[in-house]
Amino acid sequence: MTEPQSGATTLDALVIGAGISGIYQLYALRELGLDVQTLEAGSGVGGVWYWNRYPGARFDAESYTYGYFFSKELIDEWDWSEEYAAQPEIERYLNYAVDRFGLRERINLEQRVSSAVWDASSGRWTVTTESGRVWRPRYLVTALGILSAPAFPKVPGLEDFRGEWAHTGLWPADGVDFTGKKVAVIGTGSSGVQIIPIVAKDADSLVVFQRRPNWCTPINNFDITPERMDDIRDRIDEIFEATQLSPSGSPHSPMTESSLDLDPEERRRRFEKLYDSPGLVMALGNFRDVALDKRANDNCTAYIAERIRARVDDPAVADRLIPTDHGFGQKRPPLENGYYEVFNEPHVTLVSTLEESMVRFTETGIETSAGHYDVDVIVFATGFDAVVGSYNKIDIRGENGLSLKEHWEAGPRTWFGMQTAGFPNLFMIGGAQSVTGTIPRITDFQADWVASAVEYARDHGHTTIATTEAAEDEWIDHVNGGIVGTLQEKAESWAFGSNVPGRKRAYLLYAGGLPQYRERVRAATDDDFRGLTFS
Ligand code: N01
Repeated sequence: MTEPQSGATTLDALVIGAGISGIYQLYALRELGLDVQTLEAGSGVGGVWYWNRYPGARFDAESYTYGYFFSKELIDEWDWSEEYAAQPEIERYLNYAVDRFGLRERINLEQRVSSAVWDASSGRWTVTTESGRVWRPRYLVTALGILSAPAFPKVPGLEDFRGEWAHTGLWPADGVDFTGKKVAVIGTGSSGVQIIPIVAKDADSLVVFQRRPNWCTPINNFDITPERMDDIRDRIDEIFEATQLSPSGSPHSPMTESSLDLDPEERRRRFEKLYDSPGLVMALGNFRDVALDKRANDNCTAYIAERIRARVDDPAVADRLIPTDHGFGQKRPPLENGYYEVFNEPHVTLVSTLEESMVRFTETGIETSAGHYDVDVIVFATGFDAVVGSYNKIDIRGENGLSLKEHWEAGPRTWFGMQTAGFPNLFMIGGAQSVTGTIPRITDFQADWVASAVEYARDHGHTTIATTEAAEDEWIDHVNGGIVGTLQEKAESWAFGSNVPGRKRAYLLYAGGLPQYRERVRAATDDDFRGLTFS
């Protein structure tokens, strides 16, 4: 590493983000022998698992399928305590990995990147952080996370509120004490559904502001005994293989059987078994036709509605909690632990903002079109400006000053989600148009691909890797072709940017599944890196 007089650090590669994906990217590029460092905005590593430290935050994927697979030593050394581990354990795991592989000295904490500008004359990026430090890498890899730019409701007056407030995605390190307080939670996505039962336990009163309800299913979590951990280790290759064959990077794949071929009693029995299974089995290991055929989806959805009704005492409240705008599985369903029973508690109120809109925050609470709710604490579980939001927060400029924000104005444009035209030597992992499902299973593949492309360039005397608009168009056609006309396309969610007022609706992820994604990237790579130019 050289430190020129300007104070800029010149190096081979720079990774932005020390979340689970960025940590592995740093490792992969270091293994290549590159002079590589990481910039991280947080005061610690972990990314999403650093910022989302709200009570109740935990995996919805089996812990050992979300963690790293690249190191047998790490698998042997780390014992997961629960099938779906909670945030503190995940944060400990990621810190352990960083130290285990000697990466800490390469991670610069509290360095939020404000701009990244391509300098064609030197073939390097100039990356500046809010603290004024400058890095000049040849290769820049963004591992920003798709859910890392918190979103707030467009409701005025928060500055007037005299109580305490916090967003689940920016949770204070010292926590929030709900004991004996009047609390409001806004939002009933995965984060809201996880935190609400915990708030309800401690708070004096709780009012939940719900816009569109979700189909939530029980997590059915359990402890991992030493015997089970041994068994997981014995089967780890088999488990990894299952994640590679599944569209979602999880060990679960849809059943090939058709639910419509079963008689109604048998079908019901099978839905019952799925509902009572742990984790996302009901979503990811269901009958294939439930995701594809409206009639099959309607049957499954009706069964889950029945289970919700059985858990909620007041039928009018149950009606409000049951979605009518989409069927089960059209969005990734939140996993819950006693969520529906919370609404049977006398100190808990459910407000539908579709019936009673939020007008403003006041000094003492929240005013709605129907009245006022006095609260001491407001929890924003209102999600994220997903996928593109974290890119928009950085002024990224490519060839001839082209701004990434402008290039992506009508929606993201990428080559397999990993490069974008006009931005040479900029790689994205876990970004737009490439991910759904268990994110590390996609990003470890991408991080390895980035390392191999850089190695190829080095071995062939090239210093620049870029893609073209024609290659982007080809990928966009494929991405859109896989979502248009599906049941998933009909649901409004962050995956289409629907939760951000004014955002043009565009599919931000990739619905083709992990095996197809890998196959296509490999085919293009083997075909002389089709869609890329090396110079
Ligand atoms: O965010 P969300 P999230 N007035 O966008 C509501 C992952 N995750 O943080 O649906 C009233 O899903 C909004 O309503 P609507 C997982 O991939 C995983 O919960 O837009 N309400 C919605 O109910 C997940 O999908 C875990 O109508 C407003 C909620 O806020 C993703 O992160 C845990 C509103 C936001 O839900 C995002 O989840 C947590 C308004 N003005 C998250 N604005 C695991 O289990 C927004 N809302 C691993």
